[in-house]
Amino acid sequence: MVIIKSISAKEIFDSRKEKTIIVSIKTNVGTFSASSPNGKSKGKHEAKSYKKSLEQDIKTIKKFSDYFSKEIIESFDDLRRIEDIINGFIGANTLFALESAILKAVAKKQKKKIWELINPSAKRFPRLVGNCIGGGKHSKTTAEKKPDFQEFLLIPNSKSVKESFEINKKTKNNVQNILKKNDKNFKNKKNDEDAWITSLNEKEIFEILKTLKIPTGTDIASSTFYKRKKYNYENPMIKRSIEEQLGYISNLIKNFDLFYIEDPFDEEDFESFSRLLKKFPKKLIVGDDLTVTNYKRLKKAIEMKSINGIIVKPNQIGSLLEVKEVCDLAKKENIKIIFSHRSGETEENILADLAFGFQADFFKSGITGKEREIKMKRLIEIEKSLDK
Ligand code: 2PG
Ligand code: MG
Repeated sequence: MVIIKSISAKEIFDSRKEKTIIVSIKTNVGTFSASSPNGKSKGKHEAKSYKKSLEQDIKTIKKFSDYFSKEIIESFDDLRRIEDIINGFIGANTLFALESAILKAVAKKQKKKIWELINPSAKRFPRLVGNCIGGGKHSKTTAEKKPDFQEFLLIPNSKSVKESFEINKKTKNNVQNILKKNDKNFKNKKNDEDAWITSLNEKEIFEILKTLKIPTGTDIASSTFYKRKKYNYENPMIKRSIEEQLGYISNLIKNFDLFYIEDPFDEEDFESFSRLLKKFPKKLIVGDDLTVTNYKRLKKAIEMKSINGIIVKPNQIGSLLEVKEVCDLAKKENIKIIFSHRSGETEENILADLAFGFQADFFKSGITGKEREIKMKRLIEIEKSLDK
């Protein structure tokens, strides 16, 4: 068993050079740390990252250290005891980092991998979803235009994670050469998630992706440009009503054979999601800002038949026990699970173990950049360890 002796926290910087939290625990089996990422195009209904502030959560962790001394943890479900003590006093980023550090200690003590603590018989590996070109809130540009959609995704369907990772890297290089030719403003610059920054719009980008012969998708993150009942496109400038948005997205899906569509409508609009899914039951209609890894919102999305895929970002909710509830419900209802990084990432790689343990269908963690590659490399390591 793991006996927690003390806990502490401090701030570190994420890949966007913004502050985030790292939590460390001292135990009878050693010291373990874990950090949390940060989102930028956050869902309105996400749990708050910190109770009041990062600084305050660091102090709270220090204050609670004594309450944890002698707390004994033996399994994933024992995280309940931790939450009984501290939940409500810290934010989601802090809770996620704390619980992750605890799982690392339990895994070490039991000579297991973290994923085995969740599901020792896990077998199936998730398919990679890689961000190749980016726009929206994740892409800074100066004078030029940028795509209104946030992410243009590659979703190879190959036999191994390793092979998919290679395909994505190669294709992303290819895309760089195509952008050099097609976009006179292209400066070989990359955005928050290390995806290419371009001045092309979504249609022009889908034209390029269509030539690649890889299943493609997009995170529209449409809440970020939905204001006063209109989707306010800037490239080109067009205001689309909800009805027009539904028509436009439907046309894109048809014309470009899109396989994966995340957040095509505002985060409150369960109804429009459901109309889209009804038209395209074979495509993946995915909720992120809509569902924010929240059990109640997932339930509502199921009742309204809004989605057939859900993004799971542990720090949207903080509690790994709730992440489990969300995954269990999704599986029961045949909703595909996509474990996902955030736009501001750290070198933490626990996401891979969680995704495999919870038997996610997809793993969305960019294509390049050390913070993102670290997670795919961990997934490949698990794949290799099971390849007997
Ligand atoms: C998203 C994410 C990650 P953020 O919208 O899916 O790509 O963005 O972390 O900024 O919320
Ligand atoms: Mg998203």
